[in-house]
Amino acid sequence: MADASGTLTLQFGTATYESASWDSTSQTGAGVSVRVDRLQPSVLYTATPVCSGATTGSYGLQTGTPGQMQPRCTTAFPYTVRQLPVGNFESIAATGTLINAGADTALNTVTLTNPIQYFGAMSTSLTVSSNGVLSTIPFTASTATNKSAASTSLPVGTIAPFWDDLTATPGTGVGCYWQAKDPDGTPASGDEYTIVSWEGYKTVSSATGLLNFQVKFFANGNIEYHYGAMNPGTTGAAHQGSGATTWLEDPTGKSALAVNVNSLTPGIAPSSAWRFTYAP
Ligand SMILES: [Ca+2]
Ligand SMILES: [Ca+2]
Repeated sequence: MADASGTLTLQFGTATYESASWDSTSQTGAGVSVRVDRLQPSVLYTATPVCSGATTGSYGLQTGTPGQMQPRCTTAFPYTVRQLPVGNFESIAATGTLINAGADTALNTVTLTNPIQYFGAMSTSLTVSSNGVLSTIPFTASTATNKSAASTSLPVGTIAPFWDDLTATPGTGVGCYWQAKDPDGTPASGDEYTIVSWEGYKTVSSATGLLNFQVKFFANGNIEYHYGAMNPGTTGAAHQGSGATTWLEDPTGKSALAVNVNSLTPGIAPSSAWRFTYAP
């Protein structure tokens, strides 16, 4: 339909989410194509999404050529996140393979028996830091300071259940471990998962606390963070995530889906869990 000018408004009830206007100056041809995408809540973008129209609140607007699909303002983040009703921290200190017995600064490369899936790519190699973060992308950079925004600097593509400056003193039940689990005992039946677990760690800033947390990589691509005892130190709220990053970062470092970044809102609670559902 030839249309010299007009306005299209997207509403829910009486609330206006987005509107697009065009006229003979902005659109010299017949009609216009309009696309409105909801920007994904909780995703931290490195820059304001670039839309040809406008970005209003959590919506991005694209206007363009009649009959042609317009591109998204952003790359869709292929995970959603939600808190699980209960945590299921499974200690593997007695059954898993030791990655590191406990240190302030340690990076270890782990070769898994079963590949894990991250952003649709399969990997059997992880670089694991003593500071509560790992990546499928190798890195040797320091991890003492947790990222608060996604970036291309290493480590990138970070999988961070509790990234802060942590340390651990070697002892019984202390250390970083991994283990492949297969509940039904039948290989490749779909219930398999791999755990990477930090047990008996503490923050450098409040070194009497005791932190126990882990990542679970499931065969269907879902990723879960589980927290066991997260005991306070002598001071502060570091054990609750006041100085820690909990998120998934995309492998290009352009965005991250955050649970908590240097905050007590929502913070990290003992015996809790968060699920990142893979939904490409
Ligand atoms: Ca450290
Ligand atoms: Ca199985």
